[in-house]
Amino acid sequence: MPHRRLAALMTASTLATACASDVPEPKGPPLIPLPASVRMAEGTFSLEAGARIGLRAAGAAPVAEELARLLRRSTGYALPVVRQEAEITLEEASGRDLGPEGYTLDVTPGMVRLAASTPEGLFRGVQTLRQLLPAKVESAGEQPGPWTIAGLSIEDRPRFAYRGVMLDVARHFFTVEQVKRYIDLAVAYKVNHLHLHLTDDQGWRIEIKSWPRLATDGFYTQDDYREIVRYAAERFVTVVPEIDTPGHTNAALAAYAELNCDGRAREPYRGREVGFSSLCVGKEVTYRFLDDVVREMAELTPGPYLNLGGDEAHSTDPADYEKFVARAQRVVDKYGKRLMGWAEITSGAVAQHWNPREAERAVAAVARGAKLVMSPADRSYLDMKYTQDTEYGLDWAGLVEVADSYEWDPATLLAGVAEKDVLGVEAPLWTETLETPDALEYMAYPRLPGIAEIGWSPSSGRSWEDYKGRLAGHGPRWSAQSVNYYRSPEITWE
Ligand code: NGO
Repeated sequence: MPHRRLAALMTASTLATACASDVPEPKGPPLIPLPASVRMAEGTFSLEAGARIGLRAAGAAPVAEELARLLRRSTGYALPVVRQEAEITLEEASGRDLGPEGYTLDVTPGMVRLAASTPEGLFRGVQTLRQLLPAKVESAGEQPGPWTIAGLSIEDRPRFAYRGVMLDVARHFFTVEQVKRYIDLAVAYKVNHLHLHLTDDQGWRIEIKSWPRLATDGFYTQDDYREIVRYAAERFVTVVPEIDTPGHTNAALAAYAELNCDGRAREPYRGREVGFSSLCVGKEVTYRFLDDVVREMAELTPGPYLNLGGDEAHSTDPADYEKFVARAQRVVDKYGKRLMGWAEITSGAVAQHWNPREAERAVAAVARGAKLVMSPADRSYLDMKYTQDTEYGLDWAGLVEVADSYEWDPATLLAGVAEKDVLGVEAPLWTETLETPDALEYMAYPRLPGIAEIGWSPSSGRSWEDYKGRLAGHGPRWSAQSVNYYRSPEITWE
């Protein structure tokens, strides 16, 4: 307190001079996302064989167990979870509200103290703690120590509430286990939403009980989907299901002839063209279908959002499109969810900016009261090639090297869109060209952590020069987990 009073007495400029004349702070640890505040301190903590994990926060036993599980794998230590203060203590922040995801982390020679207002905040803090330990902590098998952490004090909370990844499981299907690994790798960077693109022209990947012919080949049963939702929730990740409408619907139009205006079923489609399919907006059966699908998805989904796509409806008459979206909005309302969609939808609770050539749609959505999730394709689309020679991916939005994907800010990217209009960021991974987990990882790493940092860290602390140094330290972490990442020449990998 006296300290704060002193600071308050100093003018901004004397304060700046006082700080500048101090010995320069030692360079902080290579954390991603960069925390809101890091202060280095004296001494070093060393995790020893007899250490315990102390749990003093209600509802956080699964978080403590998850930390223990992670550390046991590579250290080989027993690390029992005990209900008292211990060498690593997880506790409720006393006397102040750090927000739903905020935490403080203090490392001293005697102990590591992680505090938060919620179990979720503790979970985010655990991710920071992992990154403070040597990279080999990420190994699946036992490694030799030492397991030391330099003394420091962190206070952290996110800039934006929504930090998402999207996986297109329609163009190519990915199993529940593969999705779980994608979640595991992303939560290390404090990602908190998983948007699943479940349907498209090429396939319908979620069982709908009232329309059983939709999903026939490579799909999640409703139990599979529940398992993804459960696994994600355990890691404080909200699943956002997307049923793309009224375009990108060839799979549905092939399964049910009555959904077509001419009553004739379409042929199944395996190509890469977009914009050729549309639900029949004038037919009532379309809205019975929509109601059934939304009802079943709403029942399966605890999260607040239901995404109905709305992108590239080039085969839907514009007036029909408006009509369709208005009715879709009512159906989503009826089942207690909030409508989310790509920017074309220009209504609903949340619109997603994606096409750099059509920024005006995102601006229009804001004018109509929507919040934006920012996924500019020339920055955050993980399916864009890094260079001309990248083995996978597309290049319609340009080539996106690591620096390109990192050097932008959600609150200054679009004229007419300010910080208050932005709910957060998302890194979509479309899979027209991606068939294996190895290919997914190659496109996502190392770009995904940068998008996660843009969503979490204060913009004032971010710079490419600093970031690329921190990123270099993550290569060994991915190697320890056998992540197939792109060794971008922009980074001097450790
Ligand atoms: C576009 C299109 C998708 C493609 C993707 C490929 C959106 C929102 N619709 O993004 O169907 O898969 O590009 O990059």
